[in-house]
Amino acid sequence: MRIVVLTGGIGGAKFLVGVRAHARAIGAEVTAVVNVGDDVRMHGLQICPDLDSVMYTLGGAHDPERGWGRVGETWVVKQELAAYGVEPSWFGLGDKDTATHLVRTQMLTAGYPLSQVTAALCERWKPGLTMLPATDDRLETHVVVDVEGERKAIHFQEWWVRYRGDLPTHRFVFVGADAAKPAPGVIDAIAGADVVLLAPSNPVVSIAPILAVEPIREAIATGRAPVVGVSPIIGTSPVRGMADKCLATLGVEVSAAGVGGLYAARRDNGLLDGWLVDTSDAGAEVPGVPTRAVPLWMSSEEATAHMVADALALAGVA
Ligand code: GDP
Ligand code: FO1
Ligand code: CA
Repeated sequence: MRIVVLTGGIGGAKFLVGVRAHARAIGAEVTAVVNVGDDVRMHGLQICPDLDSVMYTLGGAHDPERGWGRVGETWVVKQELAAYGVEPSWFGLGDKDTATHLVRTQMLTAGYPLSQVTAALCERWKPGLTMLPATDDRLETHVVVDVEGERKAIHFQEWWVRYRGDLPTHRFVFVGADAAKPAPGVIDAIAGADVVLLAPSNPVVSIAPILAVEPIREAIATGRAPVVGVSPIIGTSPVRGMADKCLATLGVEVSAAGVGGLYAARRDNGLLDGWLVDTSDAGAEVPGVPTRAVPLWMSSEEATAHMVADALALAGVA
């Protein structure tokens, strides 16, 4: 069986640990299509937070408390940059993490596309599945906000890390998405998939930027593989992160039903053939989408692998 997963960073990475475990148990092949909208250039280095969260987590090197970056990280470079008074001071690059950005930036500068750079970095981390950036082209999430009495678009990292999303926020813009082409392998993976899973990632700033690459959305929407999504919302809040602020900006209810409705049924020009919600949200309805309630807390690899088995069963491919 071939499984394709659309994913963001921390939540998606946790989910992929369970996908990998279940895939090993049933002999399936996994391709993760990873969001690049969070990517940003800081201090001359190309930083890919979601790709790195997935790579470090699957490589067993992530910091489980912080969620992003490396475990056992040190911060000498950050302190030295601060001593020079270099901006942005609100964004922290760990020393170990910086080595990743140095290698990546060097390879990009030499002309390698991000997908090849990612494959090269993965030779070290051996994630146990194929990791593909959604696109090799520039695609950045910017956020239209009011700040100091002025309306402007700032990078998603500035919105989240500097302001904690705590600004009057009007919309998210996926800069470059119109012209972005799917990275090599993405469309083939979707076309050859037996099932496509939407990880319980942030629907607005992790999954939407992937789907904003029109050929990716089209391949999924018109493909033969059933699409099952997993809710990142349990009850009335995200398990962690900024999904509540993002959904509020879109006027979407912060609930499993709200996010399911955002993805929408395939028959309504949406994507979903199935929607997995937490047992505490049993009864949540998405028009035209078969919904199943199962435990959605990713508390262990085993619990997450169970969720994945449930998602495959809902897709009818178990
Ligand atoms: P980011 O890119 O680092 O923000 O991570 P993602 O977009 O991949 O995932 C963030 C989402 O993961 C948040 O909206 C969380 O609610 C969700 N999440 C984190 N842990 C869990 C969990 O245990 N269960 C579920 N269902 N969702 C989770
Ligand atoms: N998150 C923070 O809250 N503060 C930071 O200084 C920070 C730096 C950072 C550096 C590299 C990286 O890969 C991620 C980093 N993050 C930081 C996490 C990141 O801002 C977001 O959580 C994700 O982009 C959301 O997926
Ligand atoms: Ca993200």
